[in-house]
Amino acid sequence: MSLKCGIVGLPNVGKSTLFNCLSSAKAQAANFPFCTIEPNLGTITVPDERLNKLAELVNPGRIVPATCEIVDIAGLVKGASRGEGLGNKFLGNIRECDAIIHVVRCFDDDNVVREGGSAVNPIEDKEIIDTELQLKDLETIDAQLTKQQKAANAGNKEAKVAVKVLEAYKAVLEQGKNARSVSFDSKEEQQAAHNLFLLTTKPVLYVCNVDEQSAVSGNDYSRQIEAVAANEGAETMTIAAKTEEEIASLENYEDKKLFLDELGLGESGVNRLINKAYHLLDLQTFITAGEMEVKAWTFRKGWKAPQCAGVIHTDFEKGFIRAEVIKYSDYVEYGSETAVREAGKLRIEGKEYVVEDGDIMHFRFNV
Ligand SMILES: Nc1nc2c(ncn2[C@@H]2O[C@H](COP(=O)(O)OP(=O)(O)O)[C@@H](O)[C@H]2O)c(=O)[nH]1
Ligand SMILES: [Mg+2]
Repeated sequence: MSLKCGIVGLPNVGKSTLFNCLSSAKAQAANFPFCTIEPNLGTITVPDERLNKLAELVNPGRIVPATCEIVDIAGLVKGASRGEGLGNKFLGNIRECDAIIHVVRCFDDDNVVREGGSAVNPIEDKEIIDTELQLKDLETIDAQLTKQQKAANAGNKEAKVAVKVLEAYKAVLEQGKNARSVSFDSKEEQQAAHNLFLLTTKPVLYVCNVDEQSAVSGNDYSRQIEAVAANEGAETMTIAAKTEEEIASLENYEDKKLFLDELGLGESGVNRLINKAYHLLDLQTFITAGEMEVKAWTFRKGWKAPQCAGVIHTDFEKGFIRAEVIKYSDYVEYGSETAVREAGKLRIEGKEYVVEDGDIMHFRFNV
């Protein structure tokens, strides 16, 4: 399960700068360097200190962190939903993403022009992008409504559910709200909603791009965005993308740390952003630790042991017998799997076990 995040925003807000600082963040393990597949597509590793700690104990051949794909989606301007700019191409790119990283300009700089040449206005920027995505969703919905209404009139049960969902979405979108502001109670409605692949139902993280002085506590612009995002129940974060780009370009870990400390930032923006994205999508990590490799695997919060086994291989899920689980803290405390076993801390869990973040898993299965 690989996570894919799309970076959107108006021109000149700092999308490519953010992309560059993500992409030049040297990967945690040498065998998984950042690789650019296309100029605007990169794979980055998910930072996880636990892997390094475990590797010190296990001495594996390699460390394999989880990965996340990042796409820099350029060309989104006013009128994009009608095909302006790169129009539909970029909307297709967004559709393929699991989450949207919406960058908003929260810095003053006379050398960087805002679209149309007017003063910096993060709220308006956000609205322009939101509106384009909403218009595209309305188009999707109208096309579906005609189709589903016909089927519903002919007595099709599923189509009736779909019509209800479509109408609920249409109502909020027409008020200028995002489709994610609606939620559905029944499984059938949730499924119908999912099948639409709307743009504004995707989880969003608003990233306020501030200047260096505001890196730690934000500024008036970023506070405006935080206030409207809070109203929508959306998450935000503040990042000084240009500064972080400089940090990311430093070769050496100590230099990076020094720079971050000087700014008063404990953790790099890249780390914060990836962790936020994980949180946004309810993603967690379990770990397998052996001589060959210490490896992170991504799963969705609430998944049970067999489902998690299936992340490694479908046979593991089909033939699942039981899982041997070591809590991360126990592994670190006792120092080895053998010591954990001897201390009676290795847990045997069945198919109802809900895997927790950081669990070190060993699956027993039958093929
Ligand atoms: N002063 C300042 N300039 C920035 C900041 N972030 C980006 N820029 C500059 O703004 C310009 C546009 O940035 P870019 O990342 O290309 O924007 P994009 O069009 O959204 O991809 C570039 O010249 C960047 O160096 C920032 O936080 N402060
Ligand atoms: Mg760009």
